[in-house]
Amino acid sequence: MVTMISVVVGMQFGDEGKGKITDYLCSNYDDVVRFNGGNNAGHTVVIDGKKIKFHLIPSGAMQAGTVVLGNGMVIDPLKLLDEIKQLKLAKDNIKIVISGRAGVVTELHRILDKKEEELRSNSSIGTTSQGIGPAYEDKYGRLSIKMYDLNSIKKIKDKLNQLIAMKGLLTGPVDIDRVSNELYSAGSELYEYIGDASEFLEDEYRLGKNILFEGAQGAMLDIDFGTYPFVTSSNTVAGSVSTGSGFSFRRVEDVIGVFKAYTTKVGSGIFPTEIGSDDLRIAGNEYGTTTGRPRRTGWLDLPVLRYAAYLNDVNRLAITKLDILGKLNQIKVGTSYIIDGKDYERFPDKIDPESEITVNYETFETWGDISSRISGYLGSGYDALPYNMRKYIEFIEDSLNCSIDIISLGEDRKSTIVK
Ligand code: 2SA
Ligand code: GDP
Ligand code: MG
Repeated sequence: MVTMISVVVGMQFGDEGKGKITDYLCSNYDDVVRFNGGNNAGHTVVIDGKKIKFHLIPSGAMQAGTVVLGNGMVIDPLKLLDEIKQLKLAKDNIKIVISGRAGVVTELHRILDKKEEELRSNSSIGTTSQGIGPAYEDKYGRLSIKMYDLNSIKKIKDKLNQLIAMKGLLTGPVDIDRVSNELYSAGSELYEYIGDASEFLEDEYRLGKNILFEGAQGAMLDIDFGTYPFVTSSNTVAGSVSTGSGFSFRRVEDVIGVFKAYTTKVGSGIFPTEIGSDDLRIAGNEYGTTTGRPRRTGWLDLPVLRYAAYLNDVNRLAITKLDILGKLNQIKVGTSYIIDGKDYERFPDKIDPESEITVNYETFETWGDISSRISGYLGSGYDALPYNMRKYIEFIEDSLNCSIDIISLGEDRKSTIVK
C-alpha cells in the first residue's frame, strides 16, 4: 500500500470544521500532527452524539494511534495536561509525542495578550486572550521557555525573570515562584511525552505509516498571508507543515482544503461578504469553540477560497455545514470584488481600510431544511443529494477548478459523504 501523507487546512477565517474532517479522515491514518497555533484553536469532534472539543491535542486523536504536537506550536502546559487527562479517560491506548522545541505559553503571556489588546484600543484584534501572540513574540525574540526546559525549575525561573526584566512594565507584578512551580509541576507529568517529534515523524515515514497534519485557524488568519494585522501569530497554510513539525515538505502530496458552505469570522478585520443579520449565527450555532464569542457570519466568498486554494495548493476540498445553509430561504455567493473600480477574482494582497469594496453576488435556490432526511442521504451517496445542493457544490468546484470530495451534512462523524 502507498503511504499517505496529508494536510488538512482551513480555507477561510478558521472554524471551517477542520476538527470534524480530521477526525473523519483519521480512520486511515496512524499519526495525526499539529504544526501551528496553540489553545486559541477550538476543534470540535462529534462521535455518536458525544461532543469533544480539542484545543492542543490534534483532533484525529480518537482514531489515530499517535498524536504529535509539533515545534511550530505554542503550548500552555497546564492546559495541555488537563486535555491529556480528558483524552486518557476517553481512550487510554494513545501515544503522545510533544516536541521539546515547542514554545511554552505561561500566565505572563495571557496577561500580556490582554494588556496589548487594551493598548490597541480602537484597533484591537479580538484575540482569544490565550497568550498566543505574546508567546510567538518571545519565540522570535529568542526568549521562549521551550517544552524541553520544563524539567529544570532553574531554567524556568531564569527565563521568566528575563521576561519580567524585559516586559515587566506591561505585566505588572507577577509571582514568579508560583508560576515557575506550576510550570515545573506540569512539566514533570508531561516530560515522558516530550522528545524529538521531527525524528519521530521521520521514523514513522520510513516505517510506511500514514501521517495527517492538521492545521489550526485558516488561510485568512495566516500571519503572512492573512488580513494583517487581524490575523493570528502563526503560519496557518500548508507550507508551514515543515517548519512547524520538522517533516520534509517534499513528502507531502495531499492537501485537503476545508471550508464552510458560508463564511464566519471571530475577531476584528475586513469581511467583505458579511451579512448584517443573526440568521446564520442562530441556524449554525456560530459561537467560538474556545471563548464562546459570537462569530460574525457572511456568504461564501469565492475570492477568499480562490486565494486559499492557491496559497495551500489544495488538491481536494471538503465542504461543511450544508445542512445549515439550506435552512435559509435564499442563498448567495460572493463571486468577485470591485475595489476602487478594479475587478478582483482572487483576494488581493492588500486592501486599504479606506477603499470602497463592492462584492458581486450570484444567487442560488435553497435546498431546504434537510435535518429529517440526512440519514437517507448518507445511505444513498452524492447523486441522491438535493438537486439545488448539488448545483451549489458543482458551481464551487467549477469556480475553484478543484473537486469537493468530502461533503459534511451534520456535526457527527457519520454525517459525511465521500464522492
Ligand atoms: P489569537 O488569539 O492571537 O490567535 O487571535 C488572533 C486572531 O485569530 C483569530 N482566531 C480564531 N478565529 C477563529 N477560531 C479560532 N479558534 C476558536 C474557535 C476561537 C474562539 O474555534 O472558535 O473560541 O473564539 C481562532 N483562534 C484565533 C482571533 O479571533 C483573532 O481574530
Ligand atoms: P474548526 O476550528 O475548523 O475545527 O471548527 P470548529 O469546531 O471551531 O467549528 C465548527 C463547528 O461546526 C463545530 O461545532 C462542529 O461540530 C460543527 N460542524 C462541522 N461540520 C458540520 C456540518 O456539516 N454540519 C453542522 N451542522 N455542524 C458541523
Ligand atoms: Mg475552531
